[in-house]
Amino acid sequence: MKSDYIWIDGNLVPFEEATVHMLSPAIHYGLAVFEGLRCYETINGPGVFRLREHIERLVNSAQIFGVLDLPYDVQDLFDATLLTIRANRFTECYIRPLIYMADGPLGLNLDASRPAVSISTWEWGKFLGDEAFSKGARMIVSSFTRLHPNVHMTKAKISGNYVNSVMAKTLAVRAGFDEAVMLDPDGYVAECTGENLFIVRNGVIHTPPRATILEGVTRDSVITIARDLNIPVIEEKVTRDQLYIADEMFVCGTAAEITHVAEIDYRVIGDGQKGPVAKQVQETFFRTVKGEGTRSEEWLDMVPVVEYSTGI
Ligand code: PPE
Repeated sequence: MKSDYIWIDGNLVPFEEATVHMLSPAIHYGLAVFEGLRCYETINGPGVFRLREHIERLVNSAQIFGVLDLPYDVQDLFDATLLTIRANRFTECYIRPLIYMADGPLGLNLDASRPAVSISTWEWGKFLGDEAFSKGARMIVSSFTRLHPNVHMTKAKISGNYVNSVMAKTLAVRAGFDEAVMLDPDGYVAECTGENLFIVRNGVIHTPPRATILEGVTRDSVITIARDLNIPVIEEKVTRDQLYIADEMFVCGTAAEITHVAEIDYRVIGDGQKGPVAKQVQETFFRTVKGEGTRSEEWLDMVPVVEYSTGI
């Protein structure tokens, strides 16, 4: 997860010096919001996939969390993201902006601490592992319930929310699976610990509605790509047993990209191979992020080829 610089509050700080104090409220209570983006090597140079949508969601996460005095707007963070990638000379990388309550006295009042912003970048391969990506992921329905929308805010990537994901993912991996599917407080399928989820039945894609899930940028891209390909998409409640009888199942997220699922709760999905719908959507997605799709221009923000002074 190494890079030369991490952007912190307007400065490109050498990697080793990018640290926080032990009394930072962010560490004690998970008081931070974050984003995850990918920069791809496209036919026109490095480009960030749907940069503005991700930065807007970051600012929205801060708004939902209740941060009142964020010293940056969407354009500032958009520019800072491109600058950080360029300064690190990455052609492909994962990007992790973080708004964190940096200092102030410990305590549970958000207004007592000061928000700071960092942007980190690193090279990140296949998030669910190379084998799960090529052969299909093996998943299990978690015994942990996904976030109740009035306990944790499901539309915000609040760091503390991810304790729920970490517990479910760790249990699944320790039991030998690649990922866990999480049910919402009413028992309907919500999402995975870090991905949104789709099933295909009789040529129609079904995906859980937005009520109790993170509104994934990749989810929106999958729905748009599918409709471009004339594949019908229905957003409706999905039940656990519908997973078992799906013809295909796949998950998506910035880190996981699009990965098909071979098995859920020891039931093989379809013939256990990547199905025709997942294949078509996945191929179009990868063409798009490489700059060769019909939506590439709309969805890619190119990293400018200018020399930045790091001031160091
Ligand atoms: N649901 C959850 C809970 C989630 O964390 C993510 C992103 C998604 C859905 C997909 O959203 P999007 O990336 O906008 O398509 N999960 C991030 C990984 C979190 C981690 O550090 O692990 C990601 O994919 O970047």
